[in-house]
Amino acid sequence: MHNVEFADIAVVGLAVMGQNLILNMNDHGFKVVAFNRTTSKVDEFLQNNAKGTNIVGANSIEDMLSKLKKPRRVMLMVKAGEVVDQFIDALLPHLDQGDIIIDGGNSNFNDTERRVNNLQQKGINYLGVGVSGGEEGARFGPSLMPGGMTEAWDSVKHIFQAIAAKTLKGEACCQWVGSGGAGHFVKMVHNGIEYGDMQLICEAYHFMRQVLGMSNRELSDTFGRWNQTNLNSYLIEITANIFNFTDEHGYVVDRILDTAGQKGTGKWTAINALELGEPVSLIAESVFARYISAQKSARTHAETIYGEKEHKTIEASSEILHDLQQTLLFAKIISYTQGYMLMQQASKVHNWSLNYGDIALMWREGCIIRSVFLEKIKAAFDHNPQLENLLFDDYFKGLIQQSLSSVRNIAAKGITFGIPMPAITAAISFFDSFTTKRLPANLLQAQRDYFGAHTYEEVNKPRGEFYHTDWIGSNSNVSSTSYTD
Ligand code: NBP
Repeated sequence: MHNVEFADIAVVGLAVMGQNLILNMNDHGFKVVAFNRTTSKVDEFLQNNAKGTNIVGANSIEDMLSKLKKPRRVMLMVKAGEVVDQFIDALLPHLDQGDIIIDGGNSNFNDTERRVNNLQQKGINYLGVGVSGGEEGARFGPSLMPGGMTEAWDSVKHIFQAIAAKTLKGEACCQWVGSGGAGHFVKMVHNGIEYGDMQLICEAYHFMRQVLGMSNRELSDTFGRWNQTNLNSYLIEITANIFNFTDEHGYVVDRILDTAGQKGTGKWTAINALELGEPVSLIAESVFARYISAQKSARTHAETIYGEKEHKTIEASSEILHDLQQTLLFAKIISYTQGYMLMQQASKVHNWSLNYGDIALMWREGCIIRSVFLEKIKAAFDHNPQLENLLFDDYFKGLIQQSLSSVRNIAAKGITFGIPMPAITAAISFFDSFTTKRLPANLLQAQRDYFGAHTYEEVNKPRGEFYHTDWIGSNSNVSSTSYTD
């Protein structure tokens, strides 16, 4: 057989993501082998969606591998977790040194780190690639966040950059992220930011519905208008569509139960932020907001105890809608600031050398958080790759200054009228803390030293010198270990 007859890549997993990625690869001229644990799905795929294409099927792992060019590239699009380990174990006996396994599922980056390390020792290349954009993205251009063994990237780059979403300038939303679990880490933060963006929109909706008394039609129009501003994004666009969507029973959004589901990637982001000591409060609050929404029966009981809130209706004036739009913009800037702080810290801890401009580029199109806003983040990091914090960039500083009074107005009204705004208030609290030179943590340190002899540093003394006061006159000079974290 001539080399040309061998396939470029195999994809394992023929659920929604796998099938669409295969069709996308086929559209771009790559020959793909399709395989699935339940092999009847391979035949079904070939007879239906893949009919008339260049895609070939396999009925076993051996059959799949025998159809591939070397080094063989096998992409797993299966359920994240143990299933990935099971497939790796099943593939290993049949692979040669230099072959490449690619995990495109929503794997936890710690699992990817572990797999990279294990497979490196066996001479097998491993990539963990974050894939975003759902079914449509997979089919016509996802955002792809590849990480893992750097040496394997050159072998798959041409395929992934071809199938990825493109910006208007033609740049691929797929750039090398970094070693180990970097790709899946960045995908995790993407999902965390997605939680934040969605929660912010929901809080604005709640305010507009309850305080301003706006109808679905007005909500749709307002989100539609906002989509013409610097809030322009996929999530704002679909929100406008959702408020316009009716079926034979009326507005679908109004009959959906108010309990949010989740698959855990927002929670992973919040856990990671806690572990790395980064104040990613807006995403954490967005995860908690989903938890509290899920406690429907407790909330219903609580409302009967404390009474339904009286919602005053104030006029949906252009001024207040302008304030709300500015609030969303402000809170979005804070959320991305926090997400970038987390990535910057993770990059240091894991030695990833993340490229922050490229990350904004990867999220610019193809994924759920795609927005014009990301162009400005890319510009900020392109202008200054060492930018310490997004809030230090002049463009974002201008937007924050311009929106500050609006967010204070909306947050105050939300509290006055009993509208829960955990993400919006997290944003303004973070901003006020982060931009305050002297916080009340001096008292906190005094309390810690008082009850636990935990020591403190002093204002006009060098950092790293720790002092203890005998607060209760015990004449004891014994202090505890000084902790700075
Ligand atoms: P699923 O996450 O539903 O996984 C389905 C695939 O996993 C099928 O091929 C299924 O084989 C296989 N599988 C399962 Br389930 N249990 C298995 C087991 N014990 N052993 C072997 N194979 C098993 O598919 P998906 O929604 O297409 O997602 C694929 C990956 O992409 C996931 O990691 C997901 O988190 C990620 N992702 C999904 C989206 C999205 O919008 N859906 C977006 C981005 C990333 P079978 O046919 O034999 O049961």
